[in-house]
Amino acid sequence: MQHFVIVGILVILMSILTYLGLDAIGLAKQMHPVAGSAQAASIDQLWNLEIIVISFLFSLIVVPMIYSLLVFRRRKDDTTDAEHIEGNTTLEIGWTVAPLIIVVIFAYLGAYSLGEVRRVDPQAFVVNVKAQQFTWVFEYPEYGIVSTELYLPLNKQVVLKMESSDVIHSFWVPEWRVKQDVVPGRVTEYRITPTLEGNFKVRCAELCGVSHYAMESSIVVTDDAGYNAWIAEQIAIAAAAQTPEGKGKLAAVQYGCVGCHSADGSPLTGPTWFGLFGKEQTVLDGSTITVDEAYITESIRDPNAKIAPGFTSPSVMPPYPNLTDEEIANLIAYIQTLK
Ligand code: HEC
Ligand SMILES: [Cu+2]
Repeated sequence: MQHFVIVGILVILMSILTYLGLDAIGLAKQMHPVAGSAQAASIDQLWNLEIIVISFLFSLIVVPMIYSLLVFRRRKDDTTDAEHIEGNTTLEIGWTVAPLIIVVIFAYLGAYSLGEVRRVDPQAFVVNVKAQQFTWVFEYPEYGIVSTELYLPLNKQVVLKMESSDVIHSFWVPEWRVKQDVVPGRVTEYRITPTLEGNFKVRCAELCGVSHYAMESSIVVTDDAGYNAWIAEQIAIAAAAQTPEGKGKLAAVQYGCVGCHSADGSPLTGPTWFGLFGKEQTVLDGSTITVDEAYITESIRDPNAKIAPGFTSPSVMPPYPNLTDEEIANLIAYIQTLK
C-alpha cells in the first residue's frame, strides 16, 4: 500500500513537471507561434487538453517502471523465484473502460472543435486563390482585383475558394492554425477570421516540386481603413492597365510570373526582369544571345529551349502554352519598361 501512495504522488509530480516542460518550449498553453485567428481558439484549447492527458499518461507509464526497477530489483544473493500472478479481472476491466471513456470524450471534443472552425458567418466575403508551381495568386471577385499579396480586414470572416492548376498544394498559415489542401480539378474552401493585425506568410505545406520551399506569399491583416485604402489603390492600378505595358503588368500578376521574377533587380526563384530587355547574355549551352522579343517569347513558350545564365536545366519555370500572342506582346511591352 505504501508503494502505491509513493508512486501516486510521484506520478502527479512528474505529470506537472512534464506539462510545465512542454509548455516552456511552446507546446501547450503558451503555444508558438501566437494565435492569429478566431478559429485558433478551439484548436489551441483542444491541443492544450491533449498535452495535459499526454503528460499524465507518460508519467503513469514511466514513473511505475523506474520505481520498480529501483525498488524491486533483485538483491545480491537473492535466488528465490518471483511471485506468480494469475491475472486480475478488476484491473483488466478498469484499463479497458477508462481509455474508452477518454477516447469518446476526445472524439466529442474534436468534433465540437471542427464545428467551431467551420462555423459559417453569413457576412463572409470571398477571395479566390489560384495555386500553381510555385506561386499563390489572389482574386477579389467583388472588385476585379488580382494580387500576389493577400490583404484582409481584421475580425471579418473570409472564405478562400482555392484551385490548383497543376499539382496538390496546401495553404498553411501557422498563426491561423487551419491548413487546407488545394487539389487540381476541384475547389476547396478555407474559412478564417483573422484577429491579429500584422504581416504573415502563407506557406505551401505540400511537397509540390523543386521550388516548393519558395512557395510563400505575404499576407497583410489590417484595420478597415487600411484595407479600404489598399482596395482603392488596387482598383486604380487595374483601371490604369489599359496600355499594353499596363495589361502586361497585370498579366504578370495573373499568371504568377511575379512570384519568380522581380521588377526591381532583387533575386527571386527566377532572373529579375529589371534591365532584362536588350541585354546580351551567355545562356547555359554557351551561346551568346541578345534578349529581344523572339528570345522572350521562346523563354515563355518553352522555358527549356535556352536556360538563363546562373540557372540549371531543366528549368524550374513552367511552360505557358495557353498565353495568347497578344498577352505575350503585352508582357514584353511591360518587361521593356523595366530599366
Ligand atoms: C516557378 C517560377 C517561375 C515562374 C512562375 C515564371 N518563371 Fe520565368 N523563369 C524562371 C526561371 C527559374 C528562369 C531561368 C531558367 C530559364 O531560363 O528557364 C526563368 C526565365 C525566364 C525568362 C528568361 C530570362 C532570362 O534572363 O533569360 C523569361 C523572359 C521569363 N522567365 C518570363 C516569364 C513569364 C512571362 C512568366 C509568367 C507568364 C514566368 N516567366 C513565370 C522561373 C519562373
Ligand atoms: Cu506548393
